[in-house]
Amino acid sequence: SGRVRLISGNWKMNLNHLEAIALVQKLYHLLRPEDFRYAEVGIHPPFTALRSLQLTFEADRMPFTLGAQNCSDEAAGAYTGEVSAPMLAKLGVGYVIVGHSERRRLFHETSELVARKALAVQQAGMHPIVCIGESAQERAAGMTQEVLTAQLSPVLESYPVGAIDGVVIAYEPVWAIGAGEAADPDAVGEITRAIRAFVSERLGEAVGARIRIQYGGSVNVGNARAFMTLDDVDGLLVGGASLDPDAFALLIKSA
Ligand code: G2H
Repeated sequence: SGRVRLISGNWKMNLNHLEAIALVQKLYHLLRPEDFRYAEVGIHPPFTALRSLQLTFEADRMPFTLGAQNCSDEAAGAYTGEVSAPMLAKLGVGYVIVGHSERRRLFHETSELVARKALAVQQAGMHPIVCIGESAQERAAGMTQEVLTAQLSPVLESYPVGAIDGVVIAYEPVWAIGAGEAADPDAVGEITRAIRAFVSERLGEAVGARIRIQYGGSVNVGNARAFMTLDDVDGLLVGGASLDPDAFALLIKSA
């Protein structure tokens, strides 16, 4: 496909900065240079571990890409408790997850806010990983496609057209997240094809062909390859399995 594959570990709210350093050191020693040849590997720790991992990656020349799990849509100002995209860029962050279903659900993030965050990430020189996904009820009601396009549209409408290739879309069916049971690869193949078709329809075939799509939701060593071999899946967004260095190293190798 010509699209660079991207396997991202989303640690969520786990590991302090010392535990984070220990995990990446272990992970790195389990991997060989060739394991990084087939896919870029992103590590998304909590904010508090970003600086430590930046220094660790630099010191030991680890070819991981640093990632964040969220950011403010504002660049600076009186927003107590928030962290801005320029601050993350300064730490060497390459990718920022925006609109994860946990943030949409637990922190009431709307698709409009998520689009503003994606834009803030782009303006700071990084790439957003925009998460979209339907809930169990929406799926049961046959609304998957409408939900996904409604979540994606504000991003496609507001993002600078010339930079849109830099967006990574993560398809994460909400019902498969942390559930231990991933979605069926055939169904994911169909849905990711529809997502790419939607991007092509809105922004042209060339953009549709270049934009990267990840699958996320209970990805593990056993199922990673089945998702990675789908035509329209260019990577994985891995939660639980990325917290176990042995499992994550095997997953990277198997994918
Ligand atoms: C989905 C995923 C990572 P898990 O949230 O974003 O987590 O792999 O634990 O389902």
